[in-house]
Amino acid sequence: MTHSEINPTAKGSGTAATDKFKHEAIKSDTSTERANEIYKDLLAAIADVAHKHEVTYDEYRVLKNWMIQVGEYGEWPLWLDVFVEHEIEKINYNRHHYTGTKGSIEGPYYVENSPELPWKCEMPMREQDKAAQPLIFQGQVTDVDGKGLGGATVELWHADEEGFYSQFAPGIPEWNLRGTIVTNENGEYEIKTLQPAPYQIPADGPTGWFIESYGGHPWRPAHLHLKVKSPGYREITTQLYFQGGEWIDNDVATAVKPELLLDPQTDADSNNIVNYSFALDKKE
Ligand code: MBD
Ligand code: FE
Repeated sequence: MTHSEINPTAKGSGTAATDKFKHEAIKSDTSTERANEIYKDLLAAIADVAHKHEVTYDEYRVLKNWMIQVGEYGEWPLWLDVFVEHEIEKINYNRHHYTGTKGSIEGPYYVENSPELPWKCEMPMREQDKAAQPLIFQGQVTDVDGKGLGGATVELWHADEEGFYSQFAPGIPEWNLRGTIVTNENGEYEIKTLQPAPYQIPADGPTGWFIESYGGHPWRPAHLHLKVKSPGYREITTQLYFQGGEWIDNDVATAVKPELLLDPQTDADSNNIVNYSFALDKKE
């Protein structure tokens, strides 16, 4: 995938995220019946809020202008994934009786088909990324009874030390800090990457104005994004965070869960090293 105009501004990353989303196959399972059930409640919820707060015409115009801007900046993927996706994730998790590893939101910066890497590997990174604190992330993909799943895939993607994701900021190699790790016959992986930093969502566009308007902050705690897949098992989309890290308790995207905290130790070579395993539920 190539994006013609990517720059490290809200408009640049927003445009790239919108462009990517539009090119994904959207397999939507919707119907007139569902729409008919939902739209009335949606409009009623909007009416409730408007009446409760006696919304003025000025406020209505501010909203209308803001929504136009979100579209023009390509920031609907960003705004929706930050403020709404965590609820959708929760609803769809609670619909089943899962006992495997908890999921979390995907966010706007996943890209399919990252290059395959062997079970023991180093993430693709630039020389400048090697100045960051190394992180060795190891563990095993298993079923819920602890049986190792060989040939499972662990897709990992995360931001660099400056908080930029490849393909959504300029000048970064296409697959930097993105890879699809294939587990060994025991389901194990051992991945060398770098310790991500806390992440500030683009603040110079309409999502940033939205946050400023209520006096909030645009920060997410440092995180790794993962998708774990094995044939016959439920795919997990999740994120991992770092215990005691900044913004853990007030993630702007409300996507931290206590089960998803890592506590890396420093080894003799000054690498941060951490073990975290994934248990996959059987597909229903
Ligand atoms: C991110 O990196 C992210 O993970 C989310 C959920 C939203 C914006 C940027
Ligand atoms: Fe992220």
